[in-house]
Amino acid sequence: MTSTHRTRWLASTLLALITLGIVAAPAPAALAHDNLLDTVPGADETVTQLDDVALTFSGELIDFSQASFAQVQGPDGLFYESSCSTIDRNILTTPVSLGEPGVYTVLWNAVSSDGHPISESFTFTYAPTGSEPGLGWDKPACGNEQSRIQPAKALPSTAPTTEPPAADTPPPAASAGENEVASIAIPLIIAVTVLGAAVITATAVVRQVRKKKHNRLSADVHTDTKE
Ligand SMILES: [Cu+2]
Repeated sequence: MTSTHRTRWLASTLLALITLGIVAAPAPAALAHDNLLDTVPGADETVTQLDDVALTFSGELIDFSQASFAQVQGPDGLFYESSCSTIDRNILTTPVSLGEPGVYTVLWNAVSSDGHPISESFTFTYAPTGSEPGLGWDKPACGNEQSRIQPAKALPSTAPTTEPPAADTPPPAASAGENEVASIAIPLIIAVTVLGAAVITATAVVRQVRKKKHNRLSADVHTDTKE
């Protein structure tokens, strides 16, 4: 009797728990899992000026080791966050210095109050009215503060190094003509000298051979030379 009672009690309790679980399960998830409520600028919005990208979530974000951040990528593929994002309760703010006009992409990562990381992206159009464009970075701000560079800033430093060789090019071209003359003249002088020496030596040898012949053949030589 007691065992049947217990079984029945267990079964009804289990049934009640399961029913409660089915009904209640979506509720805690919806309460705990934060989502994005509002963005500045709004998705697909066109802005003429922008200092910060602000994302408002339904719950407080976990602010731990830059786990929640936003990246703002320009039409040129570079990143335009001035620094890493800051969190104030449920608002994630990212300071920006946008560059050329065009479509910018905001990619955000946020750790919801229930510990779940969530990530999404949206785009907006930047159409400035005469403000000086900011310089993009090769990497996002968060986590790369020490290593990221601005490629456009690197260009002026390389320009002066390429300019002096360009200015130096004409003088070598002018001296190249002189060098060419010298390169032809020197072998010519050597050739003439060698040829001259050879002629002199040959003449001397021939003369000496004839002299020897003359001495050896005494009288006969006279007739030989006469011939
Ligand atoms: Cu969640």
